[in-house]
Amino acid sequence: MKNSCSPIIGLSASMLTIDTGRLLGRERVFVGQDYVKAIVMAGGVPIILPIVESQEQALRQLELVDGLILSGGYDVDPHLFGEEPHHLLEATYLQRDLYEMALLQKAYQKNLPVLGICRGIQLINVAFGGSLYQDLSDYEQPILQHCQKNNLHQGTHTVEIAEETILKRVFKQNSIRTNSLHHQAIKELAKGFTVSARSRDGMIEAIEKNDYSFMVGLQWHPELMVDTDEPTLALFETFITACKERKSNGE
Ligand SMILES: [Mn+2]
Repeated sequence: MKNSCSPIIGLSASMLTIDTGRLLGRERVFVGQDYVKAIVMAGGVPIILPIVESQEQALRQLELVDGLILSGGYDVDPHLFGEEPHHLLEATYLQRDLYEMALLQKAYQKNLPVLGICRGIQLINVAFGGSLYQDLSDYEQPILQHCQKNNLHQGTHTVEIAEETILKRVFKQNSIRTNSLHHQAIKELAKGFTVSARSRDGMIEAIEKNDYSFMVGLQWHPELMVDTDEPTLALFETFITACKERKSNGE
């Protein structure tokens, strides 16, 4: 494959404020290197998209890419789904929420493939009108361990995969073991989406947009498993293939 054919994948960045030492208080554009590595391994070319305030600039950024990954990070601002902050809500960053919502809305209009990871699945759900458990302690039944203590490159809890979904086509199994590092999850699912995986306590762990090329949200962190788990690499490859197809269709 020629490099010029490789799709460009925009990776939404977070903001990191240095909390110690000489650079105390400095803000840094930040994204985990594992996302970069996963895109490269799957045949894409990653570029990092820093948070910008102007919606117009966000849309210009999006014109450069063939696909979008919404990465992990801060809790989503609960006001965006009509709730006051729960006492166990962690740090939020409204500017990032609004920025990513602008990116997502434009990506949707352009039929761009989108992969939302951890916070990314939550952002997609809220952007399309769904809501979140601000903390899993609000879940109606006893829950499994979703903030695993093990090394994050290792799967811990099981997720059951639904039939006739992208996940099922990629993993070809009824269940897989995933890592888990979240204290929030989807409560009300946004309209127009299908749940494609749940953990055994019933928590929504993956969603897909109906009637769309590729919009998948995952509550786990596949970018941390891509090295050791072939089907996880295949998932990234499926995303990259969708980006390539859209590009070659000249949409
Ligand atoms: Mn989980």
